[in-house]
Formats: sequence, structure tokens, C-alpha cells
Amino acid sequence: MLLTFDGDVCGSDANGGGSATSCVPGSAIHQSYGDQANANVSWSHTGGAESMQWWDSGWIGTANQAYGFGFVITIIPTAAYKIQLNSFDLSPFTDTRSYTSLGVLAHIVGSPGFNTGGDTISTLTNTPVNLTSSAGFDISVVGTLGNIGIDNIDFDVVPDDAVPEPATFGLAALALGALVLKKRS
Ligand SMILES: [Ca+2]
Ligand SMILES: [Ca+2]
Repeated sequence: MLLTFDGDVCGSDANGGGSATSCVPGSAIHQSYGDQANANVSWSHTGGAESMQWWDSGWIGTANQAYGFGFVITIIPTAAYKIQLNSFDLSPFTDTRSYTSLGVLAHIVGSPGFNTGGDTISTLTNTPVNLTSSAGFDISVVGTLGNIGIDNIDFDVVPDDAVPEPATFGLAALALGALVLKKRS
């Protein structure tokens, strides 16, 4: 899935709820944007109840982006699925801007998988991540003052094949045990 922020991706309420509407500069990103059958995407200002916002032009190298005065995007899979976060683009608004830190963290687990913190960006920056987590991800950008946006968030939702089903395994072991007992009697 590639989130480009094109089309009617905004909500009528500041928290990203309400009916889906076409975006105008400053509109809230709708909380349903990016959601899939086995993954939920959430948009928030850092420390606030409001969603991220949408702005069309003025970004260097791209258009139609999400931004916030510090923001967190969470991508959380349902059970038995995992998120493969491939990449995203960061772009400054009109000229060189700095951000305090950029973190991509495995959700709940909390161990940093990636961090470019403290950089200044002056052009469109493609940020490859290439991390997979069954707990999902937080993409957190702090201290942008609204001057850095995010675009082209590229992720996949894939079955979490690596994790065995404990319940199924337990039942199989139980059945095997019963068979052994039966043979011995
Ligand atoms: Ca959502
Ligand atoms: Ca875009």
C-alpha cells in the first residue's frame, strides 16, 4: 500500500473523524485513511487529540502531504499479521527546515529500529526503512513546527508465518500423547 494523500483523504472533524471530505489546506487527515482489512493506521499530533493535517503545495519535490506540529503515525496489524514498512518521503516546506528527531519505532516493543535524529533537510528525502514487525510501527517526528511533511508512506500487511500457533501445537501434542497412551494399554 502506498499512501500518497491524493483524493478525498480528509475528515470533517479536527480529530480526523466525521464524514470523508475532499481536502483543502489545513484539513484533518481522516482516521480511516490507509486502513486495511488487517491493519489500522492512526494519525495524531504529538501530545494532542487532533489528527495530522493536509497541505497541497509549497513542499519541495512533492505535493499533497500530511504534516503536524510534531506528529505520530501508528500502523498496527491485527493478530497473525505483520507490517512491513518499506519507506516514506519527508519534505520541507519552501526551504531548509530542521527537525529535532525522527524515529521509527516498533510499537509496544519500543526498541528503536531506525533514527535519523537531528538532521536538517532541504530537499525531498526518501527514507528507506525496510523493517518488519508483528507489533506494528510508530513513525514519530518531533519539533518540525509544521514545516516538514510526510508523503508516499509505503507499507505491506503480510501474514505472520514465522509465529507458530501455540494452541494448535498444544492440541497436536495432546493428540500424540493420547495415541501413545492408547498403544501402551
Ligand atoms: Ca484508522
Ligand atoms: Ca502526495
